[in-house]
Amino acid sequence: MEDAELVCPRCGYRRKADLWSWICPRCGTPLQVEVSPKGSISWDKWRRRKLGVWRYRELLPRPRRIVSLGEGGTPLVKADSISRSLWVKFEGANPTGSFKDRGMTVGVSLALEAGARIVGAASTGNTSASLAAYASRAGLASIVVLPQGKVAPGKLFQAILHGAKIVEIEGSFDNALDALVKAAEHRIVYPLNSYNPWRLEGQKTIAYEIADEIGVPDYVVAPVGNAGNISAIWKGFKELLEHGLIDGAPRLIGVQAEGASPLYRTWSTGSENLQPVAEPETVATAIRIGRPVNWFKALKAVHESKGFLEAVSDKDILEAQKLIARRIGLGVEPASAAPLAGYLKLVEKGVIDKNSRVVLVATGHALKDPGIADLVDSESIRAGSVDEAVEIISSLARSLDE
Ligand code: AN7
Repeated sequence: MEDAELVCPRCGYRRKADLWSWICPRCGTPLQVEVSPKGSISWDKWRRRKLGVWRYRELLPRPRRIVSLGEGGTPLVKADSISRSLWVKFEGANPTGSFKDRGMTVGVSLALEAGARIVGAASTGNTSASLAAYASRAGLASIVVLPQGKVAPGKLFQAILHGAKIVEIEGSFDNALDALVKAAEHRIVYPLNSYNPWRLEGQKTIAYEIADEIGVPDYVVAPVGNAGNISAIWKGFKELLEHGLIDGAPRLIGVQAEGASPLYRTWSTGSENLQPVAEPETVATAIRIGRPVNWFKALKAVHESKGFLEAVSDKDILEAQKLIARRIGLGVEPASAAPLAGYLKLVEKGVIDKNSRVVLVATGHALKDPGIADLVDSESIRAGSVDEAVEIISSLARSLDE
């Protein structure tokens, strides 16, 4: 990593790249990576390669061995059945079903480079699934720290299936992260949470792919938990601007769940310090986070892009999840429906014009978190025999046809 530097976005501290440095020693803010591009950059050159994270390799760290499962290159689906100039970037199509894979291909490759034998992460679920899979691919061991009883079953299953060692902790993700940070200080594990700026380098490719496919939209809307992804997306757009690959940047909108909205609170009160939430609670367990570690970077991204933060209720999140599933045909987990809920709220308030070009980042797949029990009870009709089933089918078909 000789051609990269680490920079503090808050106090300006700067040092040459080091894979074992993640946090500013002066002010405690997670650092940011600055990679000097290797070779010429142009859309033409990139477009001769397969769409995906490594298409943009000139702007990424360059590990000797790349640990990949074919991440990125996700569908950007036009959602004109909801609104005329709306798109959904379906990150559920990544190898383990979430955007975290973009970060892990870079993060786990660099963990190998750093000589790590064991990688670790605290997680609300998706990071653990992704980490476990990429560690397996790399031949590394993995340890994940999870908030007990709060991780969606699909994610927990993936972590177990890929052979991660699992530690469950009482409380929320924030407690899990405290534990992981301490363990990483002792170099027992190589940490791949989003306070590790190297991992976020992979996630900035969401911005590259959007610009690559449709140019620059007016808004990009993303769910916010630990606030790494929105920071990474903004970094991606800024780099495209710096290299003259786009003429303008979108405004970024971060959406949180009302019961877990520390960043929204901080932003809407104009506070200079994070307003944490002691006991975050939401149906969108992926973003059930009270002390987002990347809060400073994310607020800066929102300010610089002239964007907003918004908070939405659990009810609105679940309604938006059904709307995406039934009007567009994409199954996303609750956290990933928060951007649609936020978008609809901001259009309703008159903050966003409904003719604006908007991309919603749908971060994770519906199968991660199937709310099966509730849905089956409320949405299925039971038949006791073949004849009865035929009766029910006929009457359903007649009513649907009307
Ligand atoms: C589906 O897996 O934090 O704001 O530990 O799984 O970058 O944290 C997941 C976060 C949005 C929020 N959507 O992203 C974890 C974890 C989904 C997520 C987010 C997450 P950040």
